[in-house]
Amino acid sequence: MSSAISRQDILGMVRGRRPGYSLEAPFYTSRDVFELDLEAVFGRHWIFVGSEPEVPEPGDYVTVDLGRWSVIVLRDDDENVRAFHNVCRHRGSRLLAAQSGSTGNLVCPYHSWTYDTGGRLVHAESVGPGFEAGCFSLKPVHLKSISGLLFICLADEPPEDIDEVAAVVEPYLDPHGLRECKVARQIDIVEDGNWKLVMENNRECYHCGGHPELGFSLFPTIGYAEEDIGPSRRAAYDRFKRIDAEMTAIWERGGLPWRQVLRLAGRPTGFLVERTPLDRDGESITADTRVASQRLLGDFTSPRLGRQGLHLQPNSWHHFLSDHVVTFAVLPLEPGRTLLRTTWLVHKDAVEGVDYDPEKLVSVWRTTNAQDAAFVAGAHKGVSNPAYEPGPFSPTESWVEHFCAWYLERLDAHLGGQP
Ligand code: 3BY
Ligand code: FES
Ligand code: FE
Repeated sequence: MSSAISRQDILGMVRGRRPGYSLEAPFYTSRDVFELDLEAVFGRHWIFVGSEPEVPEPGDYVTVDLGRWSVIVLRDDDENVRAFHNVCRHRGSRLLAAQSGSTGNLVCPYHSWTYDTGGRLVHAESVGPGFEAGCFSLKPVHLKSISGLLFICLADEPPEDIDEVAAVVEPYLDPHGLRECKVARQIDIVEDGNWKLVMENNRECYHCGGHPELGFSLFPTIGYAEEDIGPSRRAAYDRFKRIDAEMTAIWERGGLPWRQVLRLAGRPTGFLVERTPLDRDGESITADTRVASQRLLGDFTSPRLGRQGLHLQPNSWHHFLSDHVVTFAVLPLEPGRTLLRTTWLVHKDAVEGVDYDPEKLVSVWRTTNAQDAAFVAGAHKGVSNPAYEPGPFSPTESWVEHFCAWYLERLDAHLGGQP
């Protein structure tokens, strides 16, 4: 167990970090750093919590726990998605216990204070004269939908750069029509590692040799510059160059934006968006690279459109294909335990067993997630070992460096602004 670390000590570690090297152990293992992450990162930034198809009808909700916070995301009677703190305005009871469900009014289980789906208190019994129900609406939480991806922010004043992120990425995502999708499968796994190890693992393909099933469709050169291609990836890179040129012409003809925009650090809401080809003339990220759903998304008429990728700081990444969307949300539970929620979405008119086979849909990422969970668990064990010292990133791990730089900037901004 690590001993207590003061905020001043953490700020010292932030400012003393050797760039281009993995972080010092306490960033992954210390409970004090973990508490600070919840406050400075998850309490102040735009956090990906799910997508609009998870709450398709009025009254549908999901609850998301972030440290001591719990947030209700629900669709109100006017079909707008809203977010509220999951705390009753009477004596504070948690309102909704389930992870997801459907409700009419929200009735507190304790003394039955009742709120409508807009958060207004509409019924409270025996409250005494002069009681002003209008003063006890549920506390709202900031919510933003980007092409149907839902983000909440717990800060009073959320980072304003989310509007710019939306302006840049929506033209890439909108053609996939996420709002016209439905959830086909959702799988939660708990990884035995710090949330930042889960993110860092996602941000490089240096380890992609450990993903043979994924590598059948997704090129293992993601994040690689040409000069950094080693012998093990040379053949794949040559195929990538050829197919990329061919696909770029297809995207241009179809009016699909594809150019990489990489702004992973230097701002509160870091992001990376790009459209990339798939190997083997592939259509989708599946075991045989063919679509898992015959009902294509949006107005697509061709299944072969590559993969539209989106990576966001602090806690998500997404793959938009011609036939499905897969979203990944990283939610910290403990310093060494992290929830990874993977959600597969298909067109809402696609019929299970007819248009799509859920097993085919989930198999590659279910397998890949398990492989990644083993990498993350091994990494967490390693950084917890007294023999660990930060090691140098490969040039192919530049997105990991961006993540670390972004994270340290955010801690510095938070701590530096505090006495
Ligand atoms: O899912 C992803 O976006 C990343 C890309 C490289 C490794 N991992 C699969
Ligand atoms: Fe909710 Fe009393 S705490 S009604
Ligand atoms: Fe991986």
